[in-house]
Amino acid sequence: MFKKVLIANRGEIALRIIRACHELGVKTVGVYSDVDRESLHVAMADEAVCIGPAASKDSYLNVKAIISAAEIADVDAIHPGYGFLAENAEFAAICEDCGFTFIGPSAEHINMMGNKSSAKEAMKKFGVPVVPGSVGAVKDSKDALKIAKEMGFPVMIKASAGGGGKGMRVAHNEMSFLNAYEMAKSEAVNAFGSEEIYIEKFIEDPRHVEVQVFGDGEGAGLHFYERECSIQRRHQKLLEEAPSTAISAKTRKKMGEVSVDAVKSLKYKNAGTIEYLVDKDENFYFMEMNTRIQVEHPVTEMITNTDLLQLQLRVAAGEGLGMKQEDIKIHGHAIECRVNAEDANTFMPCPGRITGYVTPGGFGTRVDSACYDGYYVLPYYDSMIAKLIVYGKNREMAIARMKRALEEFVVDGIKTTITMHKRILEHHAFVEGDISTEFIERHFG
Ligand code: MV4
Repeated sequence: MFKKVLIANRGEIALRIIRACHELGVKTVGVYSDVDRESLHVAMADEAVCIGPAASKDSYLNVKAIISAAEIADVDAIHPGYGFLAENAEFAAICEDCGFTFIGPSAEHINMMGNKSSAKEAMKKFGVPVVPGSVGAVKDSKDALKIAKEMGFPVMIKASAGGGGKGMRVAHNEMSFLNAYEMAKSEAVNAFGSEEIYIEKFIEDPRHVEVQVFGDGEGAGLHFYERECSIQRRHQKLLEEAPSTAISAKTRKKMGEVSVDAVKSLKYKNAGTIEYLVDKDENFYFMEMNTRIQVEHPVTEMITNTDLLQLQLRVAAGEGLGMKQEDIKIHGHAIECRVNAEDANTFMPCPGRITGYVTPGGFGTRVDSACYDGYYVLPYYDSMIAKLIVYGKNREMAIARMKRALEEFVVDGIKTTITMHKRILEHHAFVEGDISTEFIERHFG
């Protein structure tokens, strides 16, 4: 196992990584920006190094400063968390070149999955179902229209460099196609500096279901079943649960199997998430693969009774996966509510001083947060201030427990999305499991 790990992140995920390290007897080095001196990850790490000014590009995205900190502190490995440099292939390569283990997949796999059309081609090759459409990128708008007409409308026009909903357009007919194509292309050029486009059949009112996977980098792999992530707004997830209410045991088995087969074929290393669109008939189609530990990993930890951060460290240290697929079973149900420092109606960020903070507790209740009474929520970074995770014997119990926990949660001084979560949990459609990616717009729009 590593002796010392640098955590290239802040907030709750930095604490989550520090905790996993300490449980494994690993020393930790935190990094922080000028305005994060008072942050909990600095206090909780064994050492901490300042890496620059408040702006992310000057600190948490400052590769030179982070590598220097790793050298000064003499660490064995670097954990990137999520966001910031987590899916930056160049950073992963630099870590390895400088002699630090990057706790995550290889730079090659990060790169492959970063290009959405190459990710799709790879997955298709390994037997994962993909949305019908162009094989790889299209040549030009004429080529794209030809494919769209063969396939039939409506179609989705996507940027290869996109992801998370950026550089995406729907075309419902031939008339609107060229305009939508040009819009997607110019958005892609502006946002990513790439005009590569691919075309897919449009899946109407889908669910977003994702499978947690792990690989040892040598052809062994595991899956930890799925998470249901359809409750989102403008591609920001608000609430996640596991298992999904959308799929039968048969589909679950199939999704897990095809996902883990791909991981094995790729010789993928460390944690990954394979995202699928699921239609009304339970057909599932590969959408994207995320090459990091995700925000919503705790719901999987709760239902499989597995510490996924410890597993990341073990795999990165070369200790292997240490378990068999048959040992991974689903127990009960888990829900996560992302508590953001935002206005619950407009979703506008509301940074500021927390003047009162009481977290819920009790059986089956977990809070992953870096907040404390008197903490100042900074305007420079993500507005998520806490993740409230509950476990229940079944979905009904998990919902009841989440409602109870949300009632207990006190965050004074700033606006939060706690009230929005209470409304979601009261909604009959949510209670019945009748959800899709349209849920928030349809019921809270
Ligand atoms: C789609 C789709 C329908 N059909 N692709 C959105 C994020 C990006 N990863 C892919 N996305 C979608 N791709 C086809 N062929 C609908 C979406 C989509 C979506 C997907 C997951 C979660 C929320 C979403 C909200 C709107 C659209």
